[in-house]
Amino acid sequence: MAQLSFEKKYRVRGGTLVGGDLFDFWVGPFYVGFFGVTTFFFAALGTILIFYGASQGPTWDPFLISINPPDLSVGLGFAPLLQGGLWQIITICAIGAFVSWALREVEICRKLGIGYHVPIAFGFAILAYVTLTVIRPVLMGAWGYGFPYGIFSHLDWVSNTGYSYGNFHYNPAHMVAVSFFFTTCFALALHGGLVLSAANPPKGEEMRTPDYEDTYFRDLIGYSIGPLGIHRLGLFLALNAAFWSAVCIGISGTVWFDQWINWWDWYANLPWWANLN
Ligand code: 07D
Ligand code: 07D
Repeated sequence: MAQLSFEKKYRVRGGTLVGGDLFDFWVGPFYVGFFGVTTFFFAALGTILIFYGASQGPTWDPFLISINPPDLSVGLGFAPLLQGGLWQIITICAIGAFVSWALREVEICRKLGIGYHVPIAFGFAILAYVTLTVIRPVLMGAWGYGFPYGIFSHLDWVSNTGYSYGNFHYNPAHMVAVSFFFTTCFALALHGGLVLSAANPPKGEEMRTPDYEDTYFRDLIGYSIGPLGIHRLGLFLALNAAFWSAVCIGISGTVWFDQWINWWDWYANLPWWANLN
């Protein structure tokens, strides 16, 4: 069915979580819904506050603008607007916008009668963000452990936070997360390449079916995961990348306080090689 006639067929009322029929309409191609309104509200307020914060700061250079969290001495209290309060409100707006966006995705899934895979996947990104800005700062006792909202300043935060645990590469959950990110790229490159090789032939040649794709990998490595399986694998890899990222930073400063390399002492002390040198 062509996209336009399909849209006519499915653009019917129902499936909303909140608000009944009130916001159950489209603006151009965009579904609105209650959560479209809340996404817009939080995103607009957060953006305005970032601009306000920038106007009170020393620069309009987009790379250097930075809305910083409160000083560590504020602990988990409220800070004055220009000393971290803006960061606190912007964080609330960001979480409000991200969660609203996820729930708007859920409403669209319900309308279409499809699974909730996309909102669940986005939920993992939200988990990583909330770990950085809420869960870890709360566990460590100060909002000041959150990352600043600025293009360069958030890079400084990653570097400083990393080095405060020595070489962050020794964090075992960071290793798992990095490996999942790398594997996700590997899988997407193979999948994208394979589909294009079969489904996008030069002009005048016939497109090949998924059987060809399966056969390619059976010939190459003796096994094909199949057209559905590759998407299950892709989702599994990507969700794990985000999940282990949240874990790797969530445990730094909450359950592990030392240099990460020292975590490996248990391994170096295994009896079968501990006394060898
Ligand atoms: C391609 C989907 C589209 C999204 C894009 C991001 C904004 C921010 C803000 C003007 C893959 C849009 C950006 C709306 C504008 C202002 C004040 C997703 C795609 C294009 N980072 N990070 C970037 C965010 C964190 C890190 C770029 C956000 C953590 C490193 C962009 C968050 C840590 C590097 C950006 C966030 C961290 C970057 C490209 C939130 C660990 C880079 C992002 C909300 C996760 C790279 C100058 C991209 C860079 C980069 C945005 C969090 C590390 C500005 C919105 C604290 C090491 N980050 N980041 O393509 O070039 O994502 O930085 O959590 O090297 Mg970051
Ligand atoms: C948090 C983004 C959430 C985004 C949301 C949506 C908008 C709207 C609008 C486009 C999680 C935002 C949307 C704003 C946009 C429009 C229109 C994603 C988030 C909700 N590291 N490291 C990671 C690597 C080193 C350190 C993660 C590699 C050093 C610290 C990942 C290397 C040191 C932290 C990773 C490397 C160090 C991390 C990031 C290599 C520094 C974290 C991905 C090759 C000296 C962070 C949860 C991620 C983390 C993190 C990879 C090196 C420190 C696994 C490949 C050794 C402190 N690093 N790292 O989490 O786990 O995405 O965050 O050297 O905090 Mg690392």
